[in-house]
Amino acid sequence: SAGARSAPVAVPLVGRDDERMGLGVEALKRAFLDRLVYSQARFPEVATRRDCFQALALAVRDRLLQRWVQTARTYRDKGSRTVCYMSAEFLIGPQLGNNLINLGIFDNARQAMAELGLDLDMLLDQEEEPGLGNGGLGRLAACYLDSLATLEIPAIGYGIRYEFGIFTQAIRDGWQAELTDKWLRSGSPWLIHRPNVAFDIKIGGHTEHQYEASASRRLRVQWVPAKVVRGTAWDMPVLGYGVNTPNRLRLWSAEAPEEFDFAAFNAGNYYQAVDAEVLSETLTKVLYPNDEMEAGQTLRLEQQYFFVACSLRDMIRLQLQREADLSRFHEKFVVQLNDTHPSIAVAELMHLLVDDYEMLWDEAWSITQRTFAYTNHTLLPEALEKWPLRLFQKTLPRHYEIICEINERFLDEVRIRFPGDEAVLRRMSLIDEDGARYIRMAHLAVVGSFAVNGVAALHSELVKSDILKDFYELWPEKFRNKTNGVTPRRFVLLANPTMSQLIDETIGKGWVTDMMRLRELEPYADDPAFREKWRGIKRGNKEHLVREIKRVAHADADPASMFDVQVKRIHEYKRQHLNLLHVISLYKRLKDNPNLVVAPRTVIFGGKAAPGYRMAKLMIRLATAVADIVGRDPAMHGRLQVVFFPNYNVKSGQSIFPAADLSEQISLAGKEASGTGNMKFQMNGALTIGTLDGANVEILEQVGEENFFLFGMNTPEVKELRRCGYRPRDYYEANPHLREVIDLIGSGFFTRGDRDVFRPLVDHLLNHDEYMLLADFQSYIDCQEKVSEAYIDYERWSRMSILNVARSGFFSSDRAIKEYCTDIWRVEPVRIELTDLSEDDL
Ligand code: T68
Repeated sequence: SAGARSAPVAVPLVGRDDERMGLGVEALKRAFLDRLVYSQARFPEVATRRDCFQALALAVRDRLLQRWVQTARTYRDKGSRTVCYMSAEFLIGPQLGNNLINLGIFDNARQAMAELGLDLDMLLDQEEEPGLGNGGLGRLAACYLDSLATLEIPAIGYGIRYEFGIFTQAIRDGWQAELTDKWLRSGSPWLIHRPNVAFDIKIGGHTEHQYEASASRRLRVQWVPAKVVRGTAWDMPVLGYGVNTPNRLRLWSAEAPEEFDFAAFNAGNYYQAVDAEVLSETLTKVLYPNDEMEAGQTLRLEQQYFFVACSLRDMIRLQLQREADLSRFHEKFVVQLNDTHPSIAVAELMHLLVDDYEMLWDEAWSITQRTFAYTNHTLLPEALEKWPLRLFQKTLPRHYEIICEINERFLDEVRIRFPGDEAVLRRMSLIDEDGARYIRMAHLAVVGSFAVNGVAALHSELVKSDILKDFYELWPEKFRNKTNGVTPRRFVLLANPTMSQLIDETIGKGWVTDMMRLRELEPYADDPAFREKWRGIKRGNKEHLVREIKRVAHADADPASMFDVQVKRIHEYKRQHLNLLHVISLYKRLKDNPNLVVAPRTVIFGGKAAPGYRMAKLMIRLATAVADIVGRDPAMHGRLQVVFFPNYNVKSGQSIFPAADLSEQISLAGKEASGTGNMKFQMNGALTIGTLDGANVEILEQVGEENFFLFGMNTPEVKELRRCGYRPRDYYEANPHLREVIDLIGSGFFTRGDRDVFRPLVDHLLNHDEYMLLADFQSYIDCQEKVSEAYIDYERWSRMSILNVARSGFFSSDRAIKEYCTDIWRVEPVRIELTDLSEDDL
């Protein structure tokens, strides 16, 4: 079974002498025992599981650092052009298993631990996951770091070391409860503190303008801050697969600057001095748990500015080590802005170049515009960042002035291009002047960047035709598409070792860095013996998940049933409640007709709701209520079951994707920018039921219509229906079955007669239904019928499953990163040679 998570593919470092490189079984045992004694101060007999995890992690870290030092030296000596991936989130997941895979020593480590009487799976299970992100956007950044290192591209990830990551989700009485995520409680073995890499960052206050006394009479601007916060660097090595390149993930943490409140201290006000320290540290205390929704809070703006300011100072420091001035900054660095969260960097680089390094505006602007590129991740209007002008001005007075200057110069350009068009000026301005005034961060990002991209083909088209239409008309050459990808190292090799091994045996090794080679599996879809092995592997993975479900959800799932899975953040646009309408419909039909021939199903939900998002929390409540009623009905036994899997995160995803039969990708067309879970499911042999949204469009294109369950309206149909005036109640009245399903929710059937609980949800569907569930309902039900038929024909299903994997290569993050490298970043790989260390060195 997959429970014995053994034998991911070994990395063929040609002619490698494992023991001499410190990577053999004996070397690993020795390193582990050394770390247990010298770092954990334990002898084996009294070591806890946690001690053993730490010791193994540190032994592995030593092997990364050896390569890291070499890498840093090579980059410095060559002065390599470097990609800086700036992101407020890096959802990196547990590191130990992935590092063992990328070092090519997973099997050696398993054996070494076994020889010491320890189970590697148990040790891997000890690792606390750093939840430094919300969902797809943060996870994408992590996949891209893996591919950048694997492709040997000089790169730095810049982000924030949140003390509390995304909350831990518990289910209490069917409702979501949030528990704090103290992931640093016992320290992280992967983070290396660099207290000497530190910058003092100003916040608040005012500016003072003076003309210089010299002949040039240049205007000088002084920013007098209200407070100063010190940022220090924490580095995490990110090793590529089968190469010697660990890149750097550099996360900034806020502290009080040493000298800052000595005045208060000396005046005898010890508490005020300590207060400043406490206040400074709150800056990086907690990740905002809202995905796709802007909270508009000062602290969030401070977080964004803080990490961007530290990162740019760090880059400038590196550049001034190499060259005398900053005139070639943009040749040595390219900065990718992961959504608008770091887009204040555009104004900050101008501030640094003009105010601190006394560059003339035009030169500084030319460097800035050649440094940044911006990725957009959303079309939802409520997710587009805009800062109330007063709040912004209070927090960043100098940046406010700089943005006004950028805006004036930009609007002059617009006036020349669109003479006399006042409406276009109002639409494009960096400042929204309609009603309450706002700064539009997406506009700042576009104006300050040389490239702008969406994250799937459809999404990139909608960026051009809808949200950034005017900008596309002004600068068509800036706009690109970069369809997202996911790393097959974590999501196939590590998560699904049994399938990986079968693929190895079938087409040979090497596919994990050359995923288009999976096409070679296609002929085996017609081989009954291969299909049987394929089913056996899926069955093993399902049994593994069944044990997890028992452990965390206390439910018994049937591995013979179809695992129908929807895991992702809970959001109305993702339509988990449409999935529930189908579950209730199936329940009703099974009750009415016990002889109905359908595939037995286990419908699995997982995902977190933003703590302040009431409707999303109600959707979770509906899932748990339906799970409860269906679970207690003996007539459903072996036919239908619903599970809410609590605290879905990277780690549990690694158990869930390999066990899924059906992947639910059912957002309203035009709302999901790309999706990346859809790709992880496909790579693990699940079939997709989905709309023509985000990257689903491209998955369909790759696998072919006959291997994809398509339903629902497309984007033009959605637009047309909205234009004509969508009335959900018409669908309710015209479709008796839909009426039955909705009425059952409203009747209190799932809540012991309480009719109030789901009233807001039912009312919303009948009267607004912004995401058009009712319009897509029948098409979805009919499509699920086809899914059921296909599943019952298990030879056909296996064939489709194999073809889905065989055609998943395009969605490797390696493909995506190669496109970024040639089309946007213009960077080349730099090979790192590992000079052998003698055994004494380790
Ligand atoms: C996701 N966005 C998209 N945002 O929804 C998804 N937002 O379609 C896409 O595949 C993925 O990005 C990667 O491109 C997010 O995950 C957030 O998490 C977020 C966080 C803070 C503020 C706004």
